Amino acid sequence: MVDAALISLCLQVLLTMTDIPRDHPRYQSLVTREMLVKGVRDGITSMQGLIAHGRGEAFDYLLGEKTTAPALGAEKAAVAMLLLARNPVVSVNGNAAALAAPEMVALAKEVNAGVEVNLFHRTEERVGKIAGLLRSNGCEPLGVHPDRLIPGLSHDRAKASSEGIFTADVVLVPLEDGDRCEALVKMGKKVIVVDLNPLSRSARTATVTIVDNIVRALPNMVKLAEEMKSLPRPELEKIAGGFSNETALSAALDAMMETVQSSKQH
Ligand code: PTJ
Repeated sequence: MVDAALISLCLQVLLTMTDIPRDHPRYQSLVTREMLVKGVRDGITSMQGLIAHGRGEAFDYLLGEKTTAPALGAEKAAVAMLLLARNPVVSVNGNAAALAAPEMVALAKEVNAGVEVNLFHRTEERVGKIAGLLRSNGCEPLGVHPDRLIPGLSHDRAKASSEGIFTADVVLVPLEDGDRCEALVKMGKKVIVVDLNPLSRSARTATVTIVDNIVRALPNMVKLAEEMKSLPRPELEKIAGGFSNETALSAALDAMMETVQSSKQH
C-alpha cells in the first residue's frame, strides 16, 4: 500500500518535471525547484529548505544563473584543499541531498573524503532517509550515530561523529548556517561552503566560499577533482594558497551589481 503511494508520488513528480517545457528560459531553475519539492515529499529536505532555496534563487538570478570565473576559481581552490587534506569530510544536509547526492558522493570518492549527514533541523527519520539515499549512491555515510558535539553550539546541529567532521581538517559544508560555520572555523578547520549569498555570515566566515548554485558547483568540482588529483602537492598548494575569500566575495558582489546596473540602462 505504502509502496503504491510512493510510486504514484514519484510518477507525479516525474510528470511535473516533464511538464516543464525544455525551451523555457528558466528550465533548469524550474527543474531544480521540482527536485527540492520531491525532496520534501520524500522526507529528505525540510520545509525550511524550500525557503532557504528561494533566498538562494534570488542571488542566482543576479548572477545570471551561471558559474562566474571567480566562482570557478573558488571551486578549483576548494578541490585543491580537499586533495591536500589529511581527513577531508563532505557534509550533506537536506538540500544538498535533494539537489546533488550523486555528485557529493562522486566528489568524496575522487578526493578520498568521508561523507557525513549533518542537519540543522535534525530528526532521526530524516537522517535515516538521507543516509539511505547516500547508500544508494554508493557510500556508507557517517553522522547516523553522532558521538561528539561541536563546541559552542547549543542545538542538534552540534552533533558530529568523531571519525568524521569532529576530527576533519577540511570540511565541505554546502549551504551551511553561519553559527556552525563559525564554530567549525574556531575548531581550526578549513571550511568550504557553497553559498549563493555573498553577504551571509557563512560566506564571510568560511575559508573558501563558492558563490555558485550547488547544482552547478558540485558537477564542476567532480570534474576538477578528476583532472587535478594527479597534480603534484606543490602545485595544489599553489592553487589553494593563491585563493583569497575576500577577493572572491567582492568579485561575486561586482558580478551582481553589474546585472543590476545593466538592467537600469535598458
Ligand atoms: O537539511 P537541514 O535541516 O540541515 O537544513 C538545511 C537548510 C539549508 C534549511 C539550513 O542549513 C538553513 O536554514 O540554511 P540557511 O541559514 O538558510 O542558509 C542557506 C544558504 O544557502 C543561504 O545563504 C542561501 O542563499 C544559500 N542557498 C540556498 N540555495 C542554494 C544556496 N546556495 C547555493 N546553491 C543553492 N541551491
